[in-house]
Amino acid sequence: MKKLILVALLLSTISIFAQKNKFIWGVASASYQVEGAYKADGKGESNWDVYTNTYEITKKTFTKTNQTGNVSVNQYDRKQYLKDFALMKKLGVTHYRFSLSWARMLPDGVGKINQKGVAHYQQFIDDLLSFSIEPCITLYHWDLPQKLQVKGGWNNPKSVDWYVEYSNLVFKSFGKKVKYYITFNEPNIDLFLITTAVNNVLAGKNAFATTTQDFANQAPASYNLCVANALATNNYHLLKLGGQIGITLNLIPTIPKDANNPKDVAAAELQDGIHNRWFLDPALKGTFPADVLEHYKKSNVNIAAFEPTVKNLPYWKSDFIGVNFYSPAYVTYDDNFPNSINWQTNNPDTIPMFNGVVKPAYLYKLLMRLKNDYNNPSILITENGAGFGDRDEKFINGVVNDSLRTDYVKRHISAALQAKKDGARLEGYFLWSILDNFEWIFGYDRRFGIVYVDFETQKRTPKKSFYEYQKIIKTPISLIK
Ligand code: GCO
Repeated sequence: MKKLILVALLLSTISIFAQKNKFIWGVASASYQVEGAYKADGKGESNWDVYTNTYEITKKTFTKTNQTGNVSVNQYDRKQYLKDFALMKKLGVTHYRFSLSWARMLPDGVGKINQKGVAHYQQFIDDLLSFSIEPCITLYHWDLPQKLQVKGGWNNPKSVDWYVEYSNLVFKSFGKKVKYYITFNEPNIDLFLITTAVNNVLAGKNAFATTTQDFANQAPASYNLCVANALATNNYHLLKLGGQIGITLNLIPTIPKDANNPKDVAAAELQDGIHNRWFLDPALKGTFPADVLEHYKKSNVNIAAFEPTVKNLPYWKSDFIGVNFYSPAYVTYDDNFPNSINWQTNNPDTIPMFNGVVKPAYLYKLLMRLKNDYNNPSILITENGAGFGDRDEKFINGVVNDSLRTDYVKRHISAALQAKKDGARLEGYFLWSILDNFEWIFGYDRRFGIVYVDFETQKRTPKKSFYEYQKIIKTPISLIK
């Protein structure tokens, strides 16, 4: 009997990988963070080109030096990206998730098409496929054409039409060659954290001095983006290209720091609504969460337009939900923070990771929550990875022994596969990131790559985590208990 049970257990474990080549093993990146070539071949300016060059946001506030994505890790250059694809091949990944620069293809955001920009990505995709690596395209990873930014960006209700025009061009240009499309990357972080920080700097204020009102002012922008997501998703489905489309959210499970303090418990619940459910619910249920609507009403946001429209979008549903997971957050009630919620400065870890506490068990819980609360959607982990700063990035005898990142990756993949075994419909995992790159408001000071980049010479050196991930892709079963 014991033997039989053992055999059954082994078979069920093996069966989660049995459909050969079905599980996606990937790496992820984003255009502004890796491409460089910020003026090449007729590209228009993006908001990030302007933040980093004209307003010198990074120089003034966020980093020690004046850092931009003008060159970055040079992935626009064909000679360079072919070498990067060869590294990916060596790693053994089946998919590469990258984003498109909207301003390369539509320099003004709408209207005239820049054929050279479109041709670049067509070549890039063909080259990637020639390595037998499948593309997974993010349409929008935060770099908005500046011509649209000056018209109010996502706060302008016309942004819905702009995005629909752009997404139609993407579907028409890359169609069937690409099987996975992601409409938006992390709108929650983009709109509520980064944009408010940048607006503060432009207004001469401290970047992080965000108030509840600043925060609430972004709610209409997030509404526009939700509608744009629904329309693009529907348009893609109508084209019947045989692939899948979804949205990627940064999901941060919230933990009340003091579980016996009702104020912390309520703050954790509200933060879950504001950060997680505000985008999850529309994408998977077609409604905005009532508690957050109520909260915004109190913050004088005009939400009259929100609810009825959302309910009238029956074609809202994404084919999969993209999950970017780095960490959960300990939450405290604190009037000095927007929405009276402090979720960012409560990391008790003795070796702090850039993006929060290291708690792989919460990735497991999150995947099971999606299964149970959202009718078991198809899930792609579209980002997971870590940076711990200089201590983990040192060259010793020509090798970067990033043991903290290596350990992080191993434990998180193990937690994810456990959830898959327990019934979550997890279809793939993308590690962030293949290369060290431009980490937004932190510039090049924060490395996330499993390949070290010397930013002066563009030399690439795989780190210890690269070889660990390579091993996991070959024998993932070894990680399942
Ligand atoms: C994000 C983005 C990535 C980041 C990564 C590391 O989550 O902020 O999707 O662009 O670089 O998450 O912080």
